[in-house]
Amino acid sequence: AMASSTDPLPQFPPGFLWGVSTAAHQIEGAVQGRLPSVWDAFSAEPGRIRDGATAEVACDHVARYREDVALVRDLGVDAYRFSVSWPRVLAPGGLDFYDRLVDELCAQGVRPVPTLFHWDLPLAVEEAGGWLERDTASRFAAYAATVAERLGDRVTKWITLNEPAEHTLLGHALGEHAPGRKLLFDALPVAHHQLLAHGLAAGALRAAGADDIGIANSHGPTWPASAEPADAEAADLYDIILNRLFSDPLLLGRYPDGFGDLMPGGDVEADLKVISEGTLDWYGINYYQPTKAGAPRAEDAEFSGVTLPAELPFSLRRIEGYPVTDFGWPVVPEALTELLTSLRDRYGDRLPPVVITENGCAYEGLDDQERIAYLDGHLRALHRAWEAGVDVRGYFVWSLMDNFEWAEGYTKRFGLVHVDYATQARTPKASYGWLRDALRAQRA
Ligand code: GBH
Repeated sequence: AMASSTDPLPQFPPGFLWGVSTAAHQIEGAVQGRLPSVWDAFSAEPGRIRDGATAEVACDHVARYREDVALVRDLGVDAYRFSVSWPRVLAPGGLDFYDRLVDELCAQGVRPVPTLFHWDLPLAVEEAGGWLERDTASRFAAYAATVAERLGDRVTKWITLNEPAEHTLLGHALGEHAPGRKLLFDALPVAHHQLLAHGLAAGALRAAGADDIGIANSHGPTWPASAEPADAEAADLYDIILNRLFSDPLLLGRYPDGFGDLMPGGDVEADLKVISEGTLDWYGINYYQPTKAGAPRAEDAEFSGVTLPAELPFSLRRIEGYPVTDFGWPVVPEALTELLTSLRDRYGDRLPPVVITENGCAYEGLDDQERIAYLDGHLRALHRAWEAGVDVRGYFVWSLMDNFEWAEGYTKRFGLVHVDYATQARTPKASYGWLRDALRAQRA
């Protein structure tokens, strides 16, 4: 019989790290306490964000962090993944907020897991060329050192970057996210400079005493639209751009065939050493859904709210036969097992222990049975990957609470906790209670 969400979850290994995730720009508000970021500028451009929304207030988390930490504690997770806003750290006293947040987490028995970059580049760094400039990688490493010097006495687990692939693709190739550049393949330097930033920051973190460093890479299986060679080739190229362009340099120290020559800078081989050697103690994966890709189409196409220009060498197709979330993304838990076993098969001993750093779904409503089914299905799929020998060490839900969902504004709700943006009232959803009970059962 099919497992239903009323059956207890299988037992996860001892020491498994349970957590919830957020990101600075999506929850903090308090714009006056920081410098502007690329997302502030992007949101101010008409037509960029649904309903013209901005993250000026968002979840007002900077003022309400104690209440939010209490929600994390009461959920019973071990860890809270948040991101540090680089433009806040650049403001006078900006690190004080993270100092207080980390103190509060420690006082409540929750392990802090900061991400140093979740897409909110300081606008001044963008104006100096942003991720198209090599120098941004060095600036990032200097910023990482500043944060580690201040928080490193209480923070032991670090994440350098969130989803460099999405930031390259959506932010710099397709222009759907800040900074809104539409460079298509000319966006490749953005990938290289982010990877270099990871490598340099890992060195800076180690110099400050850190020894538990990860990255949060987006990954998803790519399914070819058909067995026709044109579809299979296009799907393979999409898979390279979304997945292997980032994991191969980190885990194998090389770019997929043909891509190294497209990267900027004099000595890509030397950079690949900085990127790959001793920079990862664990590997974070953000997984949402598989993607179906095929041969290019003759015309520009809308896909899941994103415009894909005809000149791209691939097109994306709907995956039929599965339920979809409010975002239209298909719910395919078994693709998480497929993803993890295929990463293990590709990278073997080069793949460090894995943590799922994001997994979740957009649904409306407080009685969010669909979210319970999504999480339940994905946790069972994760457990199957562990049974198949993948060294899985943790799982973080995206997200603790509803928040500013980038180009979708406030119209997509990913939270275990509902946020009423008019009053900032937090209300735990049914999924919050389900996860709390599931975690109690794990520990009983
Ligand atoms: C993550 O990125 C972000 O880290 C987080 O900030 C964000 O809030 C969260 O996800 C939810 O969006 O067009 O059907 O092929 C998003 C990762 C990977 C999700 C690509 C959408 C494409 C869907 N994205 N995926 S589809």
